[in-house]
Amino acid sequence: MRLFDDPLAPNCRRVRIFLAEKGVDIPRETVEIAKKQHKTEEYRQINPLALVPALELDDGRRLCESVAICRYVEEALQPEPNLFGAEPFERAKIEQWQRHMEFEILLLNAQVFRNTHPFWQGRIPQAPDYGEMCRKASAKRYEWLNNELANREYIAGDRFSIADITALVGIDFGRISNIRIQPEQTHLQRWYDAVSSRPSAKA
Ligand SMILES: N[C@@H](CCC(=O)N[C@@H](CS)C(=O)NCC(=O)O)C(=O)O
Repeated sequence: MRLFDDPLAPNCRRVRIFLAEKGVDIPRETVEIAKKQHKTEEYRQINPLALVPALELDDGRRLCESVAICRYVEEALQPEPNLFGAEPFERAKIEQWQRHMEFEILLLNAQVFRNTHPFWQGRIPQAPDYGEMCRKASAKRYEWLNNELANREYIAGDRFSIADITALVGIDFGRISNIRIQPEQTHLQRWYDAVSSRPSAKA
């Protein structure tokens, strides 16, 4: 089995944190976006979309989506600690929040990064106005999330889950574009301090 991973890419970090929580080690092959290693013909054989991460099983089957990789790890390799939910309602709730965190935090912050950051200048077409629009939307989402966290410890309930991993990665990713938790967002900050002090956050 091998995991195609860029140490700087947020979606790869989601998988690395997940593996660290599970105590599962999968051999990694580094594919550096900054060096355009994801665009080579060789890597396109692994993932035709030229995106990381990707997981290749020993029999050659592949998964090319971070949450799908995490789900496979939970169901096929290491069920504990459970991070996707233990019964139908909890599974659905965690899926809801995982998707909220993906669309409302991680993807918004990714759009700010892609459309405003010098890293992408000359690499992709940028729309700075759209990036700034996403920055404003992201600030509102942080307010929303802060209010949500007034009433519970973790993103999807009273225990750590895949939704916390996506949220942590999304918020850390926002820092590159100077998107930050505001001083008055004390519930969000309390949650952030707790999840980022877990050993897995270093992954
Ligand atoms: N939904 C996919 C997104 C994968 C993705 O966008 N990966 C980024 C790195 S975080 C990438 O490969 N970017 C390269 C590019 O846009 O050229 C997942 O979660 O795996």
